[in-house]
Amino acid sequence: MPLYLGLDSSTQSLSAIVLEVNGDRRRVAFESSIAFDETFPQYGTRHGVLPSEDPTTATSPPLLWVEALELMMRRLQESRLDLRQVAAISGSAQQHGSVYLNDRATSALGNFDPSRPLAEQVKPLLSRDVSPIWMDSSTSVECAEIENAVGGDRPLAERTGSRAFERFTAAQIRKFSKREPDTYAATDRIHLVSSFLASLLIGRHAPLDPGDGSGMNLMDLATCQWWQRVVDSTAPHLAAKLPPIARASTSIGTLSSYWQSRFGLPAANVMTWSGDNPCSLVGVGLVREGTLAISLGTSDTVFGLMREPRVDRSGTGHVFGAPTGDYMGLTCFKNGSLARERIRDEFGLAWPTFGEALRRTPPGNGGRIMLPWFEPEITPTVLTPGVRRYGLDPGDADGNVRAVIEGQQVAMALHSRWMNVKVDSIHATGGAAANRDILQVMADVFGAVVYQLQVGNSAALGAALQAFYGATTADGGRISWEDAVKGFVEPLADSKLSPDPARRAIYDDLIELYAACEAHALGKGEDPSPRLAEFVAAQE
Ligand code: XUL
Repeated sequence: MPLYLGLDSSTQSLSAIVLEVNGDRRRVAFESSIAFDETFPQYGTRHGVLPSEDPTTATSPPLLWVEALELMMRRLQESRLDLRQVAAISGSAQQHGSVYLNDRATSALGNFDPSRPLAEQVKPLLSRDVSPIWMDSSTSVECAEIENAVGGDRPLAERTGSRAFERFTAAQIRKFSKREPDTYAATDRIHLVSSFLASLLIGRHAPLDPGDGSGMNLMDLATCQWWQRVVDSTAPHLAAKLPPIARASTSIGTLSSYWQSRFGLPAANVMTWSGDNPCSLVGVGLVREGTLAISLGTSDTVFGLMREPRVDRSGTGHVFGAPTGDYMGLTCFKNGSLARERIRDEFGLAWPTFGEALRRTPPGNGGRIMLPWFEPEITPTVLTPGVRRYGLDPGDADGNVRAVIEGQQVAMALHSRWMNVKVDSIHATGGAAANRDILQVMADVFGAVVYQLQVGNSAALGAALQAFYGATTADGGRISWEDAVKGFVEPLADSKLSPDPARRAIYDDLIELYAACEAHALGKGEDPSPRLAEFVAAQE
């Protein structure tokens, strides 16, 4: 029976999912995950990121991703799967991160020696030994320069789907070209993490897809091609260094001889890779408009499918390409799982006791509010980290537990309003979506029914589904996306969490109060103390 492999190279780990599909008989045949810090301590990463003095700088070693890819193929080889049945492979990767290769890469990619580990063969092909990743927020100057060059934030957003964002690849490339002009000049090709790993699989430079391309501030959303004006304004000779863009879920080559000889894999079709959020969109079954998904991972993201691109006029969110050929709206929060873990660890809790604290505290938290900006935040833009508390004692364990969860959920509701989606139901994914206490807060804050999904890793699943869809449609075969995802993305039957109307009413008020606290913390609004007192009085 044909097998479809989906890989997901995220910030902290590499995961793989293999789907077995035979008509309506569908099952997950293999799942595995490799945590970067624990498995490869020699790279010195923490949560997949290299230590840095400057909280706005975030880089990772690309060779770590290469080693993980190789180890995952080894695990597949050692599994009981009949690898000859692998029909197609696709992948997902953290978005925005970039990998810089020199001019030796073009000929070397297809000629790796199968008797030697891959990372040592990729090392001499890197023109830069680190990759700036999505957690970086050090490029405000470059963002302003790029926006100025194209007539402002609005034209940039209308054309590329987003105003300039610090972590987006254009600003990162510009900073690198200014700071290290010689190394930049010695860079022949700049890949996203997704197209870099895909290149290693097919043995030549891989194109990237519109879903990941739209996270660069360089792609014209309407044509899915590079927007020449912004490319030329970003860095010298950049056009020649960018890979081409290919349609999502289409074949970009076959697995190179390196993988065939070293791991006994077949010459399987490799489909375009994409970013983790576009992959998650199909991995949670959002192939139609009307439902939202929330991913509680290293980053927390809120996203939904859009038939037409509706750009966010407030400048908070993004429009990306979707694997279905449609679009997706997305708002990203950097203080996701790491913020939850900070509070858990600060008070010596484990997840069960964290959940108990959440259950002991009332919705609205008696007006104890936290803006959970442990790290510089993406939404809203906060470059100087620092948790802001209103009516909340930093030593109050229960209060801080509820405040971090409510703060995150309320911020997501507030900053996804621009998508203008009437949310009836939410598909929850990511590690923290296993925690039903957190999901109940989500249901109450959004006033929507929340479902958990069968497969926890929606990005890897989405990649595997793209492999399946791509392989099925490759030679003119027909399958709708609804049929492609069937059997893998249905919510768990007994996972439904419904909102409680009384709690919902409290959160309606809390969202407005939180917005006032946020404006105050950003120096854009009055002291919210009187409103806070009113809110507390109303709860009593
Ligand atoms: C999305 C974003 C993050 C990363 C995490 O814009 O920056 O969700 O994709 O992997």
